[in-house]
Amino acid sequence: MQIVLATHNQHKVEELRRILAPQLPDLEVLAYDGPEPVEDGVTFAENALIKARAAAAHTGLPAIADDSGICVDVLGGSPGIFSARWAGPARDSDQNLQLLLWQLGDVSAEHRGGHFTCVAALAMPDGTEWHVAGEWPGQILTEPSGAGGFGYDPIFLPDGYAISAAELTPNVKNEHSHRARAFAKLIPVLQTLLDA
Ligand code: ITT
Repeated sequence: MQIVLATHNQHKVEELRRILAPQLPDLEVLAYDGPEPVEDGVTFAENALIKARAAAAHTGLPAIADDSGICVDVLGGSPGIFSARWAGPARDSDQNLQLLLWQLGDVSAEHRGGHFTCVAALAMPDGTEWHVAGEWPGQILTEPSGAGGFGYDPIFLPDGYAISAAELTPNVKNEHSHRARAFAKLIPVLQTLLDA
């Protein structure tokens, strides 16, 4: 079965291929290069479904999308759905994380808790759809550390680790991340479609 990955973020493409391939070797994952819909939902789920529906409608194939971001407790859950453009429309990851660090200032470690969220959505050309969520709890560091991953990984200390998400190997990140946790719930649905 062919499925379209409805994202223009190459880091997500790479992580999702690594998460899906071992469990669903018969799934042919295609990149999506069609138009990007306006993400005007007010939740991760709404935005994930907007992206999956648009790709399914454009390609006539089942489509999966990922809407994700970092939610900081002391900021009331921000940046949340605005994570990609937190410092402006340029979507500059370094500026985004520097702004977040500046906003947290010298807030103490015990009050720097938060989590990454990922909502994985699957839309079929006939209008059937699913969405599931995964969270990865941790703490916001006071300065960036590590060169792996993407986005806010250099300033995210996952619970249970003494190193940032950007210092984890891709295999460890893809075993434990919000993306891994969300897609672990979607894989049985995809398996059922493959078996049908
Ligand atoms: P698409 O909409 O094309 O999928 P995007 O990057 O704009 O790409 P989102 O709107 O879902 O996607 O924004 C997600 C942002 O959240 C992303 O750009 C990062 O800043 C952050 N983010 C999500 N997952 C992350 C991860 O695993 N590690 C670090 N930052 C992450």
